[in-house]
Amino acid sequence: MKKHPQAQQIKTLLEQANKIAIFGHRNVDGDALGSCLWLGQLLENQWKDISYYTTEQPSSSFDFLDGTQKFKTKFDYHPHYDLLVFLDTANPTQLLADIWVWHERYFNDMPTLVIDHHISNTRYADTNLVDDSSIAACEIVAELIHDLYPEEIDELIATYLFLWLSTDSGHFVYERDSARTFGVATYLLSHWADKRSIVSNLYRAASYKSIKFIWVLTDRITKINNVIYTYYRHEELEEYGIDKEKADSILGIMTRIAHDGVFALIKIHDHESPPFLKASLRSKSGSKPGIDVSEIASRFGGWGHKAAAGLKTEIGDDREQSLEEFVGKLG
Ligand SMILES: [Mn+2]
Repeated sequence: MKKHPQAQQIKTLLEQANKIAIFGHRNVDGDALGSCLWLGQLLENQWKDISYYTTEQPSSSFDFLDGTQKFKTKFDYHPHYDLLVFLDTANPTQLLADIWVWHERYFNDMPTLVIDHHISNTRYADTNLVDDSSIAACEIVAELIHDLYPEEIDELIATYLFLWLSTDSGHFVYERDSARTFGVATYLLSHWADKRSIVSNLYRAASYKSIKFIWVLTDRITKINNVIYTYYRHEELEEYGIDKEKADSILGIMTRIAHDGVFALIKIHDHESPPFLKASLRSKSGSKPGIDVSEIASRFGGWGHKAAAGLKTEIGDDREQSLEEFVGKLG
């Protein structure tokens, strides 16, 4: 398994710290959740004082995992921390929102560590382990545990780390370096990662209404030039009783289409002032024109990596026209 040059330095930092805060990016996904909970659990097992932060409570899709309730959304700046650790978080200004913004000085003065895999990472910590050849923060974290703490991996930690396989790799479809990813998977499974529970809770427990919603989104799929997209209005999530994380599964269905261009899931927030839309973009890593959706997203101030990125932009009063204009800019 891959060894990282900063590994020993990271081990020393973790060993010297006792009170540690761990941060995962907003809209925590399986990767952010898994990497935060792994590190926390490992350090809690060493009797360290660990707290977990993100900007809103994790999706109920992850309720089956012990530990998601540990996340708090209000950071307490007053107690002394020995170390602040940021996982899977490329840019804290965008991804930690109110926790970070207006508090830059606080974070600059504190000892900080970043472990991430996004090409857009701004290397904002004192120690930065950023490996953009990896598909997931959990992949890097699993390699670190294998290298630094070989005796300390247990079933719970292996399960947390395996979670990213089900999310960031689209169940072993999107990995960049298969030998690397499958090597990490084998390591985790041989340490009792509970794949069965992840598969049954994440992929075989959809509600009747959420499948109906996916049907609506499938019906709206449209192709304009090299962009295939669908959309929903934010209010529809409540109508169908599902959350954003579950709605995102339409991307997995859209990307089954043989198509070398851009895939977009557009979420319209038209009851906000000003109204805006958010879009999740995908491309296939083997796509012929070599489309980099993070480049497209960055034109709108968004972020991500070559095959997956997100953005937010304001829209005009005529929703239909705005949607078409927006899709035109993605091509
Ligand atoms: Mn990630």
